[in-house]
Amino acid sequence: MSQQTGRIIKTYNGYYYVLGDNGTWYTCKVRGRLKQKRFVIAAGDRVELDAAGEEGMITEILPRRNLLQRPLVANVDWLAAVFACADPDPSFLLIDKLLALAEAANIPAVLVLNKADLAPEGFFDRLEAVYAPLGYPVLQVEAKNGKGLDALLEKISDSTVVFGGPSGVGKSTLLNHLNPELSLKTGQVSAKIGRGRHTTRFAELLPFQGGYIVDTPGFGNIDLAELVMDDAAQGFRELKARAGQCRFSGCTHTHEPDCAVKAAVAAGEIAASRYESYCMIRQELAAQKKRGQKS
Ligand SMILES: Nc1nc2c(ncn2[C@@H]2O[C@H](COP(=O)(O)OP(=O)(O)OP(=O)(O)O)[C@@H](O)[C@H]2O)c(=O)[nH]1
Ligand SMILES: [Mg+2]
Ligand SMILES: [Zn+2]
Repeated sequence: MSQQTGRIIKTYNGYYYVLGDNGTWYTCKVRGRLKQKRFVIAAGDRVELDAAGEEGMITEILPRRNLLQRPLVANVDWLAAVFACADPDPSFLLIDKLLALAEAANIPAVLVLNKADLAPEGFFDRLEAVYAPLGYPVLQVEAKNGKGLDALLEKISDSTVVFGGPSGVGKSTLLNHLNPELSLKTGQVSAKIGRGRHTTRFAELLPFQGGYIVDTPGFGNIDLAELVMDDAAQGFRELKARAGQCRFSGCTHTHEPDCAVKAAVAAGEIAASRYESYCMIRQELAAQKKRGQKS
């Protein structure tokens, strides 16, 4: 038996596949002692393990740089928030939820709008006008035909880039184009439910250009249950930038007078859709907390 360190590349059915820093692959379980503590262990985590041959017992999770909660991946350099221009239609709320999770976890994000071939007139400009001023690069791609991928490729070298987004938007198709050797499974968008069929089942780190690209299962909605975000404003760059500018400290930017945020919305300096998303997320988090207190 030897002590090794490595990174969790994939989790599957209670097993953790770890690439050791020595280049060996280990199939691991988690040591019981670790299980007694409240623990979260995610793809991308760096761990210590007791190894015997190609099997291992994870004994310690090493300190993380960050943790993206949904999709659950640790030590992330970038989130590529992938949405489709249509089929399935994007929702501002879902885009903002995903960006907020990344923001609250201190992970920079790029907004990737796939299925450009299906984009309604003016769609890209509309989204770029909302997100580019906030510092989110907005990229338009057509994964199916490998179009527009260069700008994305530039961001990827030597880093861990998570591709997250709803089911059926084309995350796996995109990754297959970036690296044709992957041949990830892709699925049709169901005509009946108008979204993908959750073709990808598990988050997996895929070696790419000195780093990793991470394919993740799509979601229907992001349920904010159990997510670590005390304050919805932490997820919004334009609200953080105005922290301390309202008359009341602890202003929730909803009903208070002399609110710098509401003033900025009225002046068109904050996009109405972003403010709406903030209010929705705030309500959802509050409802969550209430439910948590009851149980
Ligand atoms: N029209 C069009 N269709 C695309 C494009 N890219 C992907 N698709 C289609 O979208 C469908 C879903 O693609 P997937 O790659 O499986 O989507 P996913 O995001 O990985 O979905 P999950 O694994 O369920 O999360 C497939 O039928 C793809 O062929 C595109 O650029 N244009
Ligand atoms: Mg997929
Ligand atoms: Zn305010």
